[in-house]
Amino acid sequence: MQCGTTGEITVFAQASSLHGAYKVIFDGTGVSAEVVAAKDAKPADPKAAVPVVPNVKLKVTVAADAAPGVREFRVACPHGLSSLGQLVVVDAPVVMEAPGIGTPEKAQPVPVPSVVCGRTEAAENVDYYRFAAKAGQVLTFEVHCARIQDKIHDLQKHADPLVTVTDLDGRELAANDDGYFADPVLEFKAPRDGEYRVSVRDAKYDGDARWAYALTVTDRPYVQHLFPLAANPGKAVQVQPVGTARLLQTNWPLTVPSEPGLRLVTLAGPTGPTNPAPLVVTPRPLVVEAEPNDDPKHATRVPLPGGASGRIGTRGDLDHYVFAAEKGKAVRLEVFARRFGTVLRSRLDGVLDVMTPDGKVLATNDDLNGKDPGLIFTPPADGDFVARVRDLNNRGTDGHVYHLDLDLARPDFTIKCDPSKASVGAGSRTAWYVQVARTNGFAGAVTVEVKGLPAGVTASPLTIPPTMTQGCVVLAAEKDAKLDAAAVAVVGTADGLVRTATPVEEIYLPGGGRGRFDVGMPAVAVCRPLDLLDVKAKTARVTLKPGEEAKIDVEVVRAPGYDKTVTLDVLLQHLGGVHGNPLPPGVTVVTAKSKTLLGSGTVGHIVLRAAPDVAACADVPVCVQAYVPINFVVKTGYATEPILVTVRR
Ligand SMILES: [Ca+2]
Ligand SMILES: [Ca+2]
Ligand SMILES: [Ca+2]
Ligand SMILES: [Ca+2]
Repeated sequence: MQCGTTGEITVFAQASSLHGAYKVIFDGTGVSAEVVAAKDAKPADPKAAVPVVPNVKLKVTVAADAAPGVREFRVACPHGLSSLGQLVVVDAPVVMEAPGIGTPEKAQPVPVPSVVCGRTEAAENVDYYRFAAKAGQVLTFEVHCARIQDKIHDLQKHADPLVTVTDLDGRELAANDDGYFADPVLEFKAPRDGEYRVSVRDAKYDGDARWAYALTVTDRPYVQHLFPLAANPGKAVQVQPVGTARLLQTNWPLTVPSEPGLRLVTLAGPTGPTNPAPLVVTPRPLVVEAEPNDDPKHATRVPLPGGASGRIGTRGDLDHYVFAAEKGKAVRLEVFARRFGTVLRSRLDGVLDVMTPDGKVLATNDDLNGKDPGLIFTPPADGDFVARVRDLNNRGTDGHVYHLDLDLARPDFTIKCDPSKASVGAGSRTAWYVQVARTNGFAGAVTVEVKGLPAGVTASPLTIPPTMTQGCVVLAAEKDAKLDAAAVAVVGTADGLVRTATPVEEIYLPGGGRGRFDVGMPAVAVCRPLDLLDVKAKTARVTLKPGEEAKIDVEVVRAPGYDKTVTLDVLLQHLGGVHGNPLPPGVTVVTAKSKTLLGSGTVGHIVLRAAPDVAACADVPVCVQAYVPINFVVKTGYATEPILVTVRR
C-alpha cells in the first residue's frame, strides 16, 4: 500500500477461518484498517461452530506520513486472533499483477516509479513487466518476498526470487538473485531510450499461490546502505547514501530518530525523500574509521564505551580500532551489519578479532547474531587492545558497511514471550510463557508485566527468581469482557533495567514440528467463550519438601455439546519438545501418576514431585492448561488460575 492512500487488500486464511473478523491491529502508527463485510454476510450465531470463511477484504488507510517499511498486523475474529500478516508500506503507486503476463510478449506495462504486487503462484511462473527508460537513466528494482516469509505461521516452502532486466529482444542486461538475503536488489542503467522488460521468478522455477511479492521499480535515488551506519539520537548529521544515490557524489543531511535502536530512515534528497534505509541509532560516542587502517599501527581510536562505523570498502580491506581497557574488566564488542529478520542488510559477512597492539590475536568470532560477530573479551592487563573487522570471504564493496559497538560487559538480560499472541475467552484464562536470558553476570529476579491489555483482561503477577529463566503469566478475561484486541508490550524489569520482550511467532515446520521466529508485535484478544468455558484447579497452592509429591485435581467445564478430547499439561510442549516450563528447578510432573488424557471426560490431575536435591523457592506461579487440538500443530490452551508452588527444605 502506498503512503497517503486508502485501498483494499485481501487476507487469506489457511486451515482456519476469518469468520466474523471485526478488527485489525497494526504495528506502529499511520496504518489502520476496517473489515469490509461481505454483502451477504449473516450475523454470527454465538452458539454455532465457526463457519469456514477463507478470506476477508480489508479497507486499509495509510497516512501520508506513515513510515515506509514492512508492517505486522493481525486480524481479530470472535474466535481468536490471527497469526501474523505483513503489509509492505511504500512511497510509490501500487500496481497489481494482471492475469496472463507469463510470457515476454504479454509483459504488463508498469509506470516508473511504481511497486508491482504479484505472486509467483505456480511452478514455472515468470511474471513479465515492461517499462520505459531514457538513455543513462538509472533504475533500481527491489523485491520484498523471501525476507518476510519466515514470520508466516504455515508457509513451509519459501521463495527465492530472481529479477532479470532484458531489452525487448530478450537480451539479458542485468540480473540479481540475492541482494537483501534471498531477495533481489538490482541497479540498472538504461543504455538507450526505449522500452525494457523486467521479470520476476523463483530461482529454481518453483512456485506457490502464497508467494506474494512486492517489486519496487524506481528511478528515484535509491539508497541500499548508509555510511556511516550509526548515528546519535536526535542529531543532525551528514550521511553518504550508497546506491544509485552515489551518482550524486555527496553526503546528505539527516536528522536522526530520537529513539535508540535499529531504525529505517529516509533522506531528504534533491528530488524528494529516498526509500527507507537502515541506521543504527545509539547514544554512545561515535567515531568513523580513518583509512588507511589496515594494520594495528594505524588503528582508529575508539572510546570505551563507544562505537565505530566503517566499511570493508575493497577486497581484502582490514579495519583496525584501538581501545584502552582495564585488566579483568570484561568488554563486549559487537558488530551490527547484516541480521536476517531485522532491517540490517549490509553486504558484510563480518569477522571480529581482538588483538594485542602488535597483532597477536586473543579472541575471534564469526557469527553471534546471524552473520554478525560479537564477543566478550576480558583484558589480561591494563592497556591498549585492538579490534579488527574483516569480511569472512575477503570481499569488500561500498555496501559492506558496519557498526562496531564497544561497551563494558554490563549485567543485562533479554526477554521473550511465547507464543506471540494470546486469545482469551470471556470468563476464562490462558497462559503466556516468558523466557529470560541473563548476560554478563546479571543474577537478579525479573518482574514481568503486560501493558496495554484490552479492557476486562488482567495478567497475573510474575517475578522470575534468580534460580529460574522461565515463567508463566495467566491472562484472565472477565465474564462480561467485550470482544477486543490490542497490541501489548510485555516488559521485564530488574535492578533499574527495563527490557521489552521479543514475541516469538509459532511457525509450522515441515514434518509438523513447532518452530519459532522473532517478530515485533505481541497482541492479546478477548474472544467469545469457545470449547472450554473454564478450567478449575482444586488447589491454589502447592508446598513440597524434597522427595515429596503433590496432586493437583483439575476439572474442565465444557461448552454444551463439546465432547472432543482434552489434554492437561503444565509445560508448553509439542511433539516431545519442551517450549515452556514454568516449574521451579527440581520440580517435575510425574507423568505416570498424572491423568492428563481426559478423552471426552471432565476431570484429571497432575502430580508434581520435588527431587531430593531440590532448591527452596516460594510462590512460583504455574498453571495447568487444558489443551484442545485445532489441527495437527495448533492447539488452544485454557488455563487454571495461577497455582503457587513453594519448596521448603
Ligand atoms: Ca505471477
Ligand atoms: Ca533470490
Ligand atoms: Ca575500511
Ligand atoms: Ca581498512
